Amino acid sequence: MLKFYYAPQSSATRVHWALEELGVPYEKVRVHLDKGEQKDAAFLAVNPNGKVPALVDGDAKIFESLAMFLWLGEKYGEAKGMWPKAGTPERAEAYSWSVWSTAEVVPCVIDRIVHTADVHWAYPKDQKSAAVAAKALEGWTARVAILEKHLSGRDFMLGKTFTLVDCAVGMAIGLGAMMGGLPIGDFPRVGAWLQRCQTRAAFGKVIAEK
Ligand SMILES: N[C@@H](CCC(=O)N[C@@H](CS)C(=O)NCC(=O)O)C(=O)O
Repeated sequence: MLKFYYAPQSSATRVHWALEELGVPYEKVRVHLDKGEQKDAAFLAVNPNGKVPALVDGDAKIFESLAMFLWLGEKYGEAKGMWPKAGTPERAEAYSWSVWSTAEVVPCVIDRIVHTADVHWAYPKDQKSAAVAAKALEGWTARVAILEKHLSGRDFMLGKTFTLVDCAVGMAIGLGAMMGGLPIGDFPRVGAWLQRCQTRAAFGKVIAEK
């Protein structure tokens, strides 16, 4: 059975959401970050970076949430209609947007949070930079505009049906809008799509976990 190492309200949540959407059996192992369990030798043997999430599937050990999407999509998602078939233009789209969420959106969101928000992992007040926060907002706005255009004529990232790509992109955009206070008001298609994603039972279940 899949073994999923996670902490609630963390980078693991997007993978947690994907696992719930897939409906595959998995064992959850909570890693208490406040107690430093992510640096225990047993956990480092799974993820040498000492961070959640981590996933074990038989002999395979996977770290980096995006790598988990690619693994889960290919191995379990295809049969469940949650990931496009290998070698198709739709698979290329799935790779592109999933990587885009991590490489293009998440950095803006994290920059915005650490330079504006009052969370324990943000910079203290005297080290926050208004210039970095402004640049993050600018970057966010440009990217969300691209997403708005992409969603024209589509209910979900790849078209008519929900896929794991919606978990990957939806979590990045949701985090920006929620924790980063980044605006989506000027982007009605993004707002409607995000609501379609966030009203799913699987999302509600994982986000409620404390
Ligand atoms: N790029 C990684 C980020 C993982 C990450 O930063 N995890 C944080 C929680 S959100 C963590 O485990 N931090 C613990 C630490 O750094 O000690 C991924 O997407 O999997």
